[in-house]
Amino acid sequence: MPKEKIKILHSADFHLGSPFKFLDSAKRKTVQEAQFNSFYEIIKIAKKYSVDFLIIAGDLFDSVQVDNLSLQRVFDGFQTIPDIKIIINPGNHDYWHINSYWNKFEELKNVYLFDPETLYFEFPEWNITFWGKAFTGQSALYNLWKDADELVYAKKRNHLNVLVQHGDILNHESHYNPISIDWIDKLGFDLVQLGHIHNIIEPYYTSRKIPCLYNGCVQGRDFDETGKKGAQLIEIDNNSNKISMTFLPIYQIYFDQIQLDVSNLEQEDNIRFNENIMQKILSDINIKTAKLNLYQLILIGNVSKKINLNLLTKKLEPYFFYLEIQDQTKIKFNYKELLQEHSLRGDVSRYAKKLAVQPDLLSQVLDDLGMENLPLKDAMRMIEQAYYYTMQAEEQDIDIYEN
Ligand SMILES: [Mn+2]
Repeated sequence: MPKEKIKILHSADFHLGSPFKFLDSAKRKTVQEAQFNSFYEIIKIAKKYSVDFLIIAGDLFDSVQVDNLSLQRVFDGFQTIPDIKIIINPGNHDYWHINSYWNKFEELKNVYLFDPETLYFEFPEWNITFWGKAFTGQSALYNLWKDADELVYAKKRNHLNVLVQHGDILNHESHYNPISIDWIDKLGFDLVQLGHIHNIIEPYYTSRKIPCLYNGCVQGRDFDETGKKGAQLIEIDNNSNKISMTFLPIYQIYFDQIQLDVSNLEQEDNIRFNENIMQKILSDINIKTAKLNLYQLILIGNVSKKINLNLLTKKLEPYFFYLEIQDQTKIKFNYKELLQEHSLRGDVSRYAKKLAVQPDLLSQVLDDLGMENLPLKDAMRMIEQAYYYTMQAEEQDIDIYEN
C-alpha cells in the first residue's frame, strides 16, 4: 500500500552567488551570505514539516562556475536531510554539462538529479513519478521534451505524475524552454512544478485543471523582484489526489520599492521638509520585515524647491540595509512672480508666455526652425517641456547654453 499523504517542498531560483553589482563589496558579501541562509532555511523547513521530497526546479546556482566552498556548503546542507529525497532539475543558469559541478552530488544517496540520460525518477513507496528534462545550455528555444520522451512517458505513467521543470509556460516565444499549456494537458500530468519566473507564486490551472506552480525566486535579487518571497509546501492525498498548497515566506532578503508623493509634505524650512518625508516613510513601511531590507524610494509630486537628497539619504540610511532614493518630483512654479523676475527664469517665462498667447509668433518660430509641419498642440507641449527644463537647469546651476 502506498503512503496516504505525500509532502513536497517546492523551491526554485535561489541563484546562489548572484553578483549584486549595485552593492559595495562589503554589502555584497553580506547579501550573498543571506542567500545561503535562505538555502539553509529551506533545509530547515523541509525538516520541520518532515517532507518526503524537496524539489529544486532549476537555478539553484546563479552560474555554471561556482567556487568549491559554495558547492561544499550546499553539499553539506543536503547531507543534513538524508531521509528527504531531493529532486533537482538544472535550469538555464546552472545547466547540466559533462564536467559540471553537478557530478559532485552523485555521491549523495538522497539527491536525484535530472541529466540528459534521466527523464524520470520513480518512487513506488508513494506511487509517484517525477519527470523532467535538464537544461544543457544557456537557452532552449523549444520544449526540451522530444517525441521519444513522450513515448517513454506514455509507457511508464504512474498513479501520480509530477513534472519538475525549468521553463516558461507564459511566453511561447521564450528562449528558455517554452512549454505550452496544451502540451501539459495533452500529456496529462497531475502537477507541474516550475522554475524560471521569479515573480509568480500563485498557481496557474490548465483547462484540464492541472495545477502549474511557480515558486518565484526564493529571495529577491533586485528591485524588479520585490515583495514576499519563499517556498511552497504541497500536500497530496494519495487516495483522492487532492492537492493543497501553502506559501511559506522566507525573510532573509527583502526588496521593495515605494513611491511617495511629497506634494503635501513641503515646509518652508528644508530640514523640516526632510523630517516630514522621513516620518512618512518610517510610518508607512514595516522596516523590520526582513534581516536585510533593500529599498528603492521614489519621490514624486510637485514641490517649490529641490529636496536635499544627501541629507535625506543620510537620515534614512541607518534604518535600511540598503537604500536608494530617486527624486522624480517636479518643480512647482509661481508663474505670476516669475513673469516679473529680472533673471534668466524671468526672460524664459516671458518668452514662453508670448509664444503661448501669440499663435502667429509661434508659427513664425516653428518656420524658422524648419518645423512648420508640427501641429500647434505639439508645439505648445514642447514649449512647456522646454520651459520646465530651463527652470530645472537654473535650479541646478546648469549652464543651459552649454550644449
Ligand atoms: Mn532563474
